[in-house]
Amino acid sequence: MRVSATVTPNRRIAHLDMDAFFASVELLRYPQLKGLPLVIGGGRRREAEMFERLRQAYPDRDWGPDSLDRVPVDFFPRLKDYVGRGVATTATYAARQFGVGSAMGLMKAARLCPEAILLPVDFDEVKRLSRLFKSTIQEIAPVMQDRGVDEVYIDFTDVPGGQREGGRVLARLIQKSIFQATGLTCSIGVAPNKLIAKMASEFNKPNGISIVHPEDLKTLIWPLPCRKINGIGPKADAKLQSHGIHTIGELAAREPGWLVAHFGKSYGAWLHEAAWGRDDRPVETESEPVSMSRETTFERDLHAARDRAELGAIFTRLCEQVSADLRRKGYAGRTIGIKITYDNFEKVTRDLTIDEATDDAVAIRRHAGQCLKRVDLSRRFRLLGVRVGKLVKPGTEALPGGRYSETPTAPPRSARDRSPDDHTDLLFPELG
Ligand code: TTP
Ligand code: MG
Ligand code: MG
Repeated sequence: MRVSATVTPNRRIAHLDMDAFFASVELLRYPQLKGLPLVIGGGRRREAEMFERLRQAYPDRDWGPDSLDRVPVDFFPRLKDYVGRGVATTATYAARQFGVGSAMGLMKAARLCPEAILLPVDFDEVKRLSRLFKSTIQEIAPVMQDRGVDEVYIDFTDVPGGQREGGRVLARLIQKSIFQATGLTCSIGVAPNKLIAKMASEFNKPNGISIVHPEDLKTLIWPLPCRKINGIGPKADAKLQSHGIHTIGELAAREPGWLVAHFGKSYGAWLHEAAWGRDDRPVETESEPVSMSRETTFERDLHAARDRAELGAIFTRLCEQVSADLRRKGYAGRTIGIKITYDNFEKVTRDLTIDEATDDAVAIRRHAGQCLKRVDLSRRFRLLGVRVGKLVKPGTEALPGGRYSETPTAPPRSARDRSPDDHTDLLFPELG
């Protein structure tokens, strides 16, 4: 008798994450930089300027978008020449060997790897390739959930090949197809659920596949630090550490009651489930944004009164950008908010909710301006952000945000630290 035909297939969930994404996108354009330390960050793209300099240095050659792969390596800006407050958004694996990584100040990165090449991000190209790799996946495995610019969850359970070798066969096919379509590499973790898959995709980076089965929990997951669990951020981790809990295994060993007593009913219970590798959140195919925001870190700290004109212009521009983002995606929102980071890195947010959803820059600025009046403006600040939430798609009555209400296995929002996908701060560092 064939038993396999009647057995429910094991749940196999993949998490796929592109390798050194923004940097790899630049390497497509400049293949001569492959293997060299390359850091992404700093100012805006100035391709025209580069062509001008190239024409001066090599007047006998034709310089244009088609000859980028012939730009001499010596011609690229080096980290050691960088001056400013920018941060690295990412770095190639060659640069990571020197200790350079995401969110590091570029001046600090320059001390670690002065010869690294520094290039700005090309958002248009990043977005194009992001769409391209995702559509490539969907042609093979249609149940895919967007999880940010360079990562997705994929439900392998019912896809042909999705169960073979624990998912490795399908993962290999997807890697190969993405490489053919884009020239980019990615890493994939396949596991019984999203929580473990997310951790597993990091095990064999870059260009790796890792397969985790339920019985691997103790050997592969429990030795990891608690921070590796998506949903345990720096604050929760610090608190766990203060109780002597450093690894996921140590977390799993605590009584659920103890966790609830110290971390609250919902988060405490979730911590226990997460440490035991339990997570039944589905892979959700259409993801709708909860909010849209833009923010900018200034070149120097600004003061509301003394830098009024400059700040006003930045503020207006942020509102216009959020409005344009909303319109492009067809949303309007009812909650308007602001965010400020003071010169000592203390953060405050304020928001207000209006009756009718708006996507209008002037209205957003008016309401955001009211929020701004509710914060201490006597102190200098380094970052300003504008956010529109409670989104609706005009013409439909659904509140897309509602879809995001917490599932029982997700950590409560209040207890969550900043989402790991929330890269807006670094994505838009120089917009001011
Ligand atoms: P990640 O997937 O976190 O990083 P990565 O793809 O560069 O490298 P890895 O191989 O380790 O996955 O982020 C994807 C892109 O998002 C990254 O290329 C740049 C951007 N990003 C930021 O802008 N700010 C950040 O703090 C991080 C972590 C990423
Ligand atoms: Mg990545
Ligand atoms: Mg990522």
